[in-house]
Amino acid sequence: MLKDEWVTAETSPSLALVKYWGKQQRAARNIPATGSVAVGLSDLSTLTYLRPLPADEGDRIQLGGRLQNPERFAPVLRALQEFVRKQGGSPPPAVEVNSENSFPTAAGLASSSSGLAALVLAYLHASRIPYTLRDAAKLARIGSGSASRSVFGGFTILPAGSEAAEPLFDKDHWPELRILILVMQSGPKRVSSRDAMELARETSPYYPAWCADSLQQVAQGRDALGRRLLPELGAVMRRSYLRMFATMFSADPPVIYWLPESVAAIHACASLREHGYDAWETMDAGAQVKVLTTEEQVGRVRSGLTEAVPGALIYTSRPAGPPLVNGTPVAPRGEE
Ligand code: 2P0
Repeated sequence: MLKDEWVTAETSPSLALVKYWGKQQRAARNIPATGSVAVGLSDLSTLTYLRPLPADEGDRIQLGGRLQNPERFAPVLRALQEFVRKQGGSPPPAVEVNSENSFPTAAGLASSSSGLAALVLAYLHASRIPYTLRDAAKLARIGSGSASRSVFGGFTILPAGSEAAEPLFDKDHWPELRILILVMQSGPKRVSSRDAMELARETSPYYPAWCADSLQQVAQGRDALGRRLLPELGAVMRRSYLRMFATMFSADPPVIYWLPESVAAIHACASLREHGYDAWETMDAGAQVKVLTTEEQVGRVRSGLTEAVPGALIYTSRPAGPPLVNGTPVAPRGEE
């Protein structure tokens, strides 16, 4: 690759329907202790530009125009260098990366999933070596567990103890699915999800039960997703996110991402369901609430939520396609 040639990668954040929360003891390798089942979110994206730099310049990574601490990216960049060498290529001595999110960063909207996946895909493409999407998913996991899922788009699974996510279905599996994303607070969170999950593992008496129970939620979530049964999937989603938060509320010190508006949205979903609508919420490491519904009902569900939380910014999303590298979709099944 020429020095001044930029590679672009565009990825979507990965919303967990069943949650990854906690790492196996070998934390250095970032292996998830619980499985997750997820969907990529269309209409939200990370766009990353990457180009090689000479060795004496060092890595230069900017997110939203702000220079980032390269330490955060050192493990994944090291793994990428090793991989490129193993494949017979010569890794660039350093890289320049400029990344922009079309949505709030570090606010519980899975920006690390799309961000790290975009970085890995752009780097691999720039290195001009052969790789499969499974390779990319393994490398992305080192950067961020959820990023392993964002490598594929569509619907994915990252099994407990696994090194890489796997594609389950492409976006056309469930075209009428809609995901409303309610942003209550757009600033970065005070406690990172990485720190919060470690704290839960180390201090919550409920953490072992969370891990044990998660196996069943993953199996049930995968099954309901395969059959496109929204009420069944919704029930699993609710068990998963609420049990995940139980490990945070019971950590020492506790981690409480919820705001009054989050609770208002949860109650609004319950009320919509009582009136016969599909409105199945989930939350991540932040105050935001995401609601699964259908194309047919999305208008009514959206107005119910707007009434309950008038200040929230609401995105309407659907299952996302695969990432784009230099404007072209990456192969969906790991077979470039
Ligand atoms: C998920 N989350 O499955 C869960 C649910 C947040 C709540 O994955 O430490 O940024 O980089 O592997 O992937 C957020 O954590 O964590 C996350 P690391 P990540 O989407």
